[in-house]
Amino acid sequence: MDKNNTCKMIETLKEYAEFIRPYKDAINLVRIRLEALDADYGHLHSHNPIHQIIHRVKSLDSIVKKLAKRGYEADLESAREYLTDIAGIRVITYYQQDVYEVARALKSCLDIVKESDYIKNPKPSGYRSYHMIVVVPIHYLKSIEYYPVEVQIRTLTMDCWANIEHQLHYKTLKNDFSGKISKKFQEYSEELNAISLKMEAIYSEQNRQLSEFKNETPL
Ligand code: 0O2
Repeated sequence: MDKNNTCKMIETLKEYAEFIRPYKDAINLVRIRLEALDADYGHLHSHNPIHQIIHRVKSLDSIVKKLAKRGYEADLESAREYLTDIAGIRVITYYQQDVYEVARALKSCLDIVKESDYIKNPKPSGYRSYHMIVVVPIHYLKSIEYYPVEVQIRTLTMDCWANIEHQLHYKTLKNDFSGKISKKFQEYSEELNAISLKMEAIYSEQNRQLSEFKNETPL
């Protein structure tokens, strides 16, 4: 690589690092809220709804690819304007009712600009998850700016399906859900969902018995 190209590359990486900084701050703010809500819920109900929180900022490569796919200029200005998933958090819960508890709790403390319930209405692929775009204020010394964070909330079972399907299928799908493999994934999504709901029924029953014993209203 000649010196000119090396300099350009270093400049691009520096610009990306600077661009991504507030998105990392936004992720940290939402993550801290989620951890506090989980702890509070555990304290009140002897059950922590969150199994795991995963987060990432979108790589420069993915940003460029997504912008190009949508027909926008592949620059950071367009990314700031058009992409809402540069900052992403995935919340993995135990049960479906936990997904809705987490969503409800987040709504009570953050501004939500978009919600998609792919649990009530799974995608044609079989994908199940609850998506929210939250907007977080980042305070600078002289100003406040707002950054979007995509929060995906789903159970362990939904996450298991989504990770495997993402690795084996999602990016090659191109909205054709009629193929043999697509059909298998739709079927497995149904089966996993059924098993997951059976396990959740055990949890609900135990919860009911415990509340009865304590003479409280169940969760
Ligand atoms: P990646 O590689 O995971 O980042 P958006 O494209 O997010 O602006 P939209 O339509 O609101 O627009 O997004 P949607 O449909 O809510 O999906 C957002 C993300 O959900 C996707 O991000 C995937 O991570 C996940 N997702 C959606 N559908 C499927 C699916 O069928 N299978 C799997 N495994 N994941 C899915 P990206 O950017 O498409 O991909």
